[in-house]
Amino acid sequence: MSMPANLAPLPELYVSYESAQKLKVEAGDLTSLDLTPRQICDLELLMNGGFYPLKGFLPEADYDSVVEDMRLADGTLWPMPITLDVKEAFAETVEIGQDIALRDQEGVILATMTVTDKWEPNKAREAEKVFGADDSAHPAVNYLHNQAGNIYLGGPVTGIQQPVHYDFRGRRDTPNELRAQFRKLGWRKIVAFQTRNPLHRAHQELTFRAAREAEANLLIHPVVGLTKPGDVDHFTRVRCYEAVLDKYPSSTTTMSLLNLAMRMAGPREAVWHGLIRRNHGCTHMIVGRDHAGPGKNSAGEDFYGPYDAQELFRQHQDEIGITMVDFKHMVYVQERAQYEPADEIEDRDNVTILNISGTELRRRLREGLEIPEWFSFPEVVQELRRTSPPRAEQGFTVFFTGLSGSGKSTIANALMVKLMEMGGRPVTLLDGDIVRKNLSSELGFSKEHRDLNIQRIGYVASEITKNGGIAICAPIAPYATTRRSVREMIEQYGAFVEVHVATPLEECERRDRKGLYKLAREGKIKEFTGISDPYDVPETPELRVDTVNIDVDNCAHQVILKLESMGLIAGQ
Ligand code: PPS
Repeated sequence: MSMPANLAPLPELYVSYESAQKLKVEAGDLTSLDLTPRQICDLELLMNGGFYPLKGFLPEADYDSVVEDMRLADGTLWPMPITLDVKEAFAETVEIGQDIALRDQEGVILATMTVTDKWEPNKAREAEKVFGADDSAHPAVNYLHNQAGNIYLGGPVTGIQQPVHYDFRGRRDTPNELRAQFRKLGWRKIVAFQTRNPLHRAHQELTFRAAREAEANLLIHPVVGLTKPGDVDHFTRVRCYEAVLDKYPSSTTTMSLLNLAMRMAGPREAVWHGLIRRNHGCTHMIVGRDHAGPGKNSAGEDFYGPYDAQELFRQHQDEIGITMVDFKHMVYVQERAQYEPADEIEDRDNVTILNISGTELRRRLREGLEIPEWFSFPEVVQELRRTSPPRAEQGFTVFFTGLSGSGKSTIANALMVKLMEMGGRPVTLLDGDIVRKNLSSELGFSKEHRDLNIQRIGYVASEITKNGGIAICAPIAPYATTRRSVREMIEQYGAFVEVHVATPLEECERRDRKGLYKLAREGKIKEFTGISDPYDVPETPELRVDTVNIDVDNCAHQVILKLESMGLIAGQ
């Protein structure tokens, strides 16, 4: 029997093992670029054929054509600009025609690239055309403007080695490995399911139904490269997928992890996902409502219409070489104790339809509430609970800010003792003076040094929070922007509770417990907060405490009550 086209080997950009060894040594002398995590994902799929027919990072003519028309300059359908963005300073060191080495973040050389093009892209146009709006609420537009370098380099890539992965190695397959696996299993028609979320019963039902209707086998093909900020981390998700895999009839379904860096570009992304799945040997792909949607724009509206992705995919499916399978919205019908497609329920007035939204699921996880068995598999819920324990078991940071001598350290100490008395989570106090002795001993009080000091405190607190502890910080932290950036760093992992110790300057100066105000007034200490240096009063802290009329114990108790009301500590 002849080999179906979708399963024939696909060209890769790697050279042979022997040539790679030689090239790697030679490349050691080349100008080299340390790739960003997103660029490493792109490079992996360029080299292994996942982005076939691309031969490297896009040159300018292809880039222009992809941005404007979703096609390479030769007319081939390709919706996503795969570009190598670099900083101006690096670009200045590179001449057209020069080979450069592309390295991973540890400095391992993965590939070389012959630079054929170097240009300054019109990022606003790219944002409008590719992502639909020049609005930084879109994660890829935000990346484009705030992370990507301003110069693009283009040219063919010569692959030396795959990026190294230490996790789930047995579950990662190149397009050719998947094609070979399908050949071996005798699979001819394969439906791909793209996902960046944990799978629950509804997904299992809909994917299995899709495969049955297409008379095909099923490939669960989750993205483990970069997904939408705030998604469940891929380690947890893969453990969840492994549990769900057991629920499919054996030998109908397989799973492989895709190291793709998603752009959340909705319709264009759906077409791109189709091409990538074709390259991985699939014949069908499930496209859902709001496929690869980025969420709301800065005006609070959706970036794309709910069916834009399906429409664009349908228009191009012949060219993509993949048949689209409609995603059926599955709901649970209580009386029949089964999932059914929402649009096929004729007696909907007489039955009870149950559904739990993503937001509701997150709330239940956060508050430790029941997640019913009809909704998800116990093994999946258990995994999710392990990574998202209820708030009362998660780490958090209490960040006191206020003038020197306002009473931050005293209240912070009292709070620490109260939390230790309660027990449960480890508590660490990062008091201003302690930090300046241990972490920031070389720093002074210029704006730059204060910012650095607060960033360090924020970093340590974020690590403590990530690992389930309680961090109590008590620096002056006079600048609102720096406090905001610390908040953002910590909120990735847990709650950030800002407490403004609002003792007025006159009172701090009257107390002058360290005698510093006197010296500051005499000009003997320069840049003294409140006297000769600014303090931005927090506008909306989680809590503001007044220390003039209230004693320390009571102030600390107010913080405890706040933590309780936020669900961070269990009620007493
Ligand atoms: S900052 O701005 O957040 O980096 O400051 P912080 O690390 O909290 O350090 C404040 C303590 O340093 C002493 N000190 C000064 N404070 C403010 N301005 C100047 N110029 C200054 N020089 C020394 C002072 O004791 C502060 O401690 P607290 O506990 O706040 O009184």
